[in-house]
Order: sequence, then C-alpha cells, then structure tokens
Amino acid sequence: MKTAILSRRTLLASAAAALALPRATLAAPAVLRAGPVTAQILPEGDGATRMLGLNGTTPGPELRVPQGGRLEIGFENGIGAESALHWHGIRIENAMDGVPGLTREPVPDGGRFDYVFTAPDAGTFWYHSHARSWEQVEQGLYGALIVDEPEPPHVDHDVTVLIDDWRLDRDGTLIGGFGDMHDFAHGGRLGNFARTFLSVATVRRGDRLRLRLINAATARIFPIGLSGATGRIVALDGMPLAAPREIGEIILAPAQRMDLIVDVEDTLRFDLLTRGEPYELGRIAVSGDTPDPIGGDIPALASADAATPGTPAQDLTLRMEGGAMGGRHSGDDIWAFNGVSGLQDAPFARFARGETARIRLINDTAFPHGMHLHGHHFHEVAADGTPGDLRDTTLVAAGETRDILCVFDNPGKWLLHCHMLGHQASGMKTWVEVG
Ligand SMILES: [Cu+2]
Repeated sequence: MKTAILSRRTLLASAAAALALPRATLAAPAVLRAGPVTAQILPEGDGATRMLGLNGTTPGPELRVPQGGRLEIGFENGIGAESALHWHGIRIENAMDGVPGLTREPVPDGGRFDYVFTAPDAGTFWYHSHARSWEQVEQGLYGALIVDEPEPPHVDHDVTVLIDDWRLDRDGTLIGGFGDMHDFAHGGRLGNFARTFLSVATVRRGDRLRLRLINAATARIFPIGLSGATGRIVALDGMPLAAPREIGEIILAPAQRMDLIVDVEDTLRFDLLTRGEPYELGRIAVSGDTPDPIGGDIPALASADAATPGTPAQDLTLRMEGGAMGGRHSGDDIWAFNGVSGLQDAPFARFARGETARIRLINDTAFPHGMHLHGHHFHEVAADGTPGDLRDTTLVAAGETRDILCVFDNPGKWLLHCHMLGHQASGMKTWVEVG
C-alpha cells in the first residue's frame, strides 16, 4: 500500500471532539438535498474544503430506521450534474437500487426522485452516489444508514466510525482529476489525508461501545489499528457473526463495514497501519470512569434472516483482468471481467429466483479488488469448502482466488462490480439478472 504519501499530520483530540458526525434521525418522509458544501476535512485551523454533500454536510446525515422499517427519502439533486443514490447492502427492491443505466435513469440536476423501500436486515449500511461514483463519492456524496435491531445489544454508546481519505492541497482544496487514467490503472485514487468521522467524542473508562466502522473511500483499503479498548467483532457488512470473533486484523476494503463491541480501557484510538509509524485517523477521548460497567461476555447479535444456500445450480467463473502490470485481455477498457469491459446488453449470468450459485472470483491482476454484489449478501466460501462469512463486498488480493456462494432470491438486475470506483469506471463491472 502506498501510505507513504500521506502527510504526517494527525488529529488532536480537541479537534476530533469538534468534528462529530452530523446525526439526524429522519422520520419518513425526509429529504436529502444534494449540493455544494464547504467542509472542515483538515483539522480546525487549516483550510476548509469545497465538496458536495447532503443537507449541507459531508458526510450526509446519518439515517436510522428500525429493522423492517420503511424509508421514504426525497432525493433532491442540486449538484449541477446527474446523480443517483445507492443504498449499499440493503436487500432492496430493484427499482430503488439507484444504478443509472441498469435500474433507473439518473436524477437530473434540479430534479427529484423519491426512494421508498423497507430495510429488512438490521445492521450497519451506508448510502452513496452511484452516478459517476468515482467522482461524486470522492466529492462527498455519502452517509451512514443504520438499521436498528428490535432489541439492540446492551451498550453505553452506539458509535458510527466513517472512514475516508481525500487528495487535498495544503490549503484544503480538493485536487481534481477524478478520472485520472493512471490512478484507474493502478490502485485507484488514493488520498493524501485520511480520518474518521465519529458520532461520539467522549466516553468513560469502562463504557461498552458498539463501533460501526464504514470505509467510504473510493479506493483505499484501510488496515486499522484499534487501541484503548478490548472486545469482539460482531458483524461484517451488516451481517451478524454467529459467534463474536476475536479482534485480529481489521482490514476494510472500500464499502466494507465491521461492527465491534468493545469495553473502553483508555483513550480510544483508530490508526491506519502503515509500514512505518501508525497514522492516526481519529480518537475518542475518555473522561472519568463509569460507575456501573456492563462487563461480562460480549453477546452475539440476533442472527440474520438469510436463506440457506442449496447445492449450486451453476458454477461460474469471473476472472479479473487488466490494469497496470496486468496481462492482456480482449476488453475495450483498462480492466475486464472474462475479457469483457463494462456493462453489456446481456447479463453475466441469469438465475432462477431462489437459485444458489457459486462464483469463482479469480484475481488475475496485480492489484487487490473489493467485489460488490448488489441486492444480496453472499457467503465467502471457507478453505474447507463450507459457507463462511456473509458479506456484500469481498476483498480479493492480487493473484488470489475466492469462491462465493449466493442464494439469488431478489428479483431484478443487479450490478456486480469492483468497489474501487475508478476500477469500476474503467471496466470492472458486470450485471446479473434474477428472474
Ligand atoms: Cu478493483
């Protein structure tokens, strides 16, 4: 990873405290108004950044809805270009998935579209632009979407930890060239400054926290060091783990999420791990001790209502090709799947509704790719061939092969693409159709 280009500046605790994530519980119907914003991405005292945002901020407002609840979001587009919102990880009705050219026309500048859907799964999700996403997500069009369990786990604080990086000039100006072909052919647009947006600034020693990590970056994979707390991982990509898992490596590909439940021992610090010194992304200050710590074992979250995979009716292979230092392929762009770049008229595969299929993802390139399937979660197949973690985005390292097993039970046309958004823009996307 090219982390050396990151500047060494780190956030001070006082600055982190002032940079709380805008938190709004939106009662339906609500409006998300997209337009230009000025954001304090760099620490207070440094220059502000002109970006895009929703309802005046980037990240946009955190949306919260009870499990099974209905969202009615009036999306008003004022960014000066076509846009669309995608509700990442939600098993949504196809028409609300927000993919221009596949599910619906984009929302024109000055236009409005009402996204109406229910949220069937409890967990940590997010929303982001899916129109020229490599540019619009980079400019700030995204926010957290939290679906609450009917009986959430007992914690003192529920903390959203949005993580992103930006390519900024010293004065805070967002550097242009979002569609740079050199970036696209390599690891994507990596920023030179990174940080968290935290929804809680101060906690007490002994508090139990639920941490909802979301990687909103367009390209950067974040290996995260967490200090000042001990606990367990309880969910990946919004899907509860059957049993809480020890915190080993925390690695988040773009669009991936991780929920942890931890007990606070000291100032909580999130670091981007680099080959050199850790790069501080943010911290939660500690003030005093909790008089009555929750303590005890960390419980599993209520299990997801996920279909059990059957015997695969289809065995498919998706070979990732191209990019810098990659082999030749027959596609007409930088990247390709099975020799084809970008969306074609015919889908990569068709599935009968409810059919289980296995897809072998072969990374025949020199770069890692975070592969995202819309409208579904899939199992990462474990080394012993059994269905492993349920995810909506899986990170496949250069040269690696990963099998995924999916019950295709959500009818419609669904994108399957790399969530390094510059890779997606330059060939790494296809689609599947569920009947
Ligand atoms: Cu990629």
